[in-house]
Amino acid sequence: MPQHSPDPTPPAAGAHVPLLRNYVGGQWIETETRFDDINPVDGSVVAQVCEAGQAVVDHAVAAAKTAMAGTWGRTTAEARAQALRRIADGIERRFDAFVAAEIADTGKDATHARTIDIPRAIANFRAFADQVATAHGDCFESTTPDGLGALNYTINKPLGVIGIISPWNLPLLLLTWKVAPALACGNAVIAKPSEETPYSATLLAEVIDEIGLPPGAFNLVHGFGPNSAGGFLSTHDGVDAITFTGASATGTAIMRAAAQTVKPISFELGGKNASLIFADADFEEAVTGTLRSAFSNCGQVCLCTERVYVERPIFEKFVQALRQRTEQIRIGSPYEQGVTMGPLISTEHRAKVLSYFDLAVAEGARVVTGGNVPTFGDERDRGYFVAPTIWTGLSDNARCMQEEIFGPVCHITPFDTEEDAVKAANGTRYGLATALWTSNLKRAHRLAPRMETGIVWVNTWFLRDLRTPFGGVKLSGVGREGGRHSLAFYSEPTNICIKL
Ligand code: NAD
Ligand code: 6OD
Repeated sequence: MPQHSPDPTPPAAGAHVPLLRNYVGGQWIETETRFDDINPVDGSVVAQVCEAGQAVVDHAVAAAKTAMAGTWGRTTAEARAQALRRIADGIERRFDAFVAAEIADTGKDATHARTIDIPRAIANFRAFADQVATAHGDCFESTTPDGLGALNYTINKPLGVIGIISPWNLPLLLLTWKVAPALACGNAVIAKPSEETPYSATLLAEVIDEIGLPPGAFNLVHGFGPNSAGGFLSTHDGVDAITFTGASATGTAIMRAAAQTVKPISFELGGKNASLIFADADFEEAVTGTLRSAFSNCGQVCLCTERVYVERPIFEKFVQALRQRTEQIRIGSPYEQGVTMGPLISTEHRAKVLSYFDLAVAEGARVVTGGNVPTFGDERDRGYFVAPTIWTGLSDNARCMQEEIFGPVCHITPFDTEEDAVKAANGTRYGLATALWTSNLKRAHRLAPRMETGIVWVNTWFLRDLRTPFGGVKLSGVGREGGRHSLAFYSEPTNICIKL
């Protein structure tokens, strides 16, 4: 049974602050070193979190190995698929509590949490249950000199103990995007959510505890990166693979750490994504789509568009239309009706975004709208809000056009030819996603393969089918997850050759 149940309502001033613990080997583990989980709407404390040090991570690795050597290591794919479906059902039963936890940790607008974050976490478990239930190995009938032949067939075994390190922007969605396939393939998991967003991961551990997954199959450790749970996981020689979502610079550090023990890695990293909007696009759809792609989740989605390129004949009209729609965004607390944009995640992250607001002006940007910190005259002034912002006038080599900002901000540039647009879109060190807006299907087919990104959307954005390969090129990542690509990463094929 769970040993703590969070309050699903907004945290009230002076209310009891829950303690979020580590979950290791089927037990809730308290530690003396604790940190605050902060609500970015007003800076209040949502929970106290028990940080996992080296000893707790060692314990989690030992528990995971015991699970692999025990009943969990012997489960069938069908039994694992059923377990994943029970986890999905368990999240669904506590849907409101998960939404409340996600909102309390991130301040994100309630509609986002209700329609994207938590439903996608549920879908992740169901999708990978389906994947593993229908997965199959290869079989080759081979010829041999004696004419009797041989039969080669592959079986897919689990990799072992998987360390999962995830970010704060879509906390449960991105954690379960990796937990679900890792468990589906029969691995034992040690999950480390972001220190900014430990709450929904703790609820997930409660659900997994309730459904009775064998102890050690899923473990949760809380903490930070270097010299904390994240660092200890990525250097641990008992961890067989690391799958990570987060900033590109962190990816470099984890890659270096994981190299010591030659761990397989899968990385989903940062982006500086472009949208190309052609004059033949459906104008309203392109404006609405760009509003979403630039400002969803307060611009804190790795796939968000920070660079918008618009064909010159519609440039001015597009800038004005996007400005008008942006100025209608209602910023505030997710607990208020009608709010469509919350705060940034932390005071540090806001300082980073505001430093780009200053830099853009210094680099010669024209601020079309935003560029400031809104004031409310109440407790929200202690939160980490910024106004959604649009710039024009920067050159493609400006730092604000090259570096990921990860806030509610985009720059709009006019272009004259397809060639110019392609060159500009590909002109950063990142390569995650591009959105093309055009009614010319031939153009879309012609340009999509030329985009140096792992994902190209045409006349849409963030439309996901969980069977498709997801990931980036260049600084945006290593490898692909999704559907059979996830099954390939989280399992180890063994070829068996039988001489007939
Ligand atoms: P981050 O890299 O700072 O942190 C991510 C996780 O890594 C956290 O759990 C953190 O504790 C841990 N960590 C930090 N340093 C570590 C280290 N040295 N060793 C081990 N673990 C360490 O990222 P963030 O600020 O949480 O998230 C925002 C970033 O994530 C943005 O760059 C965004 O583009 C990227 N992101 C990418 C994707 C994608 O799918 N490509 C998805 C979401 C977010
Ligand atoms: O949709 C997904 O599977 C996924 N990994 C989304 C990533 C969003 C980045 O913030």
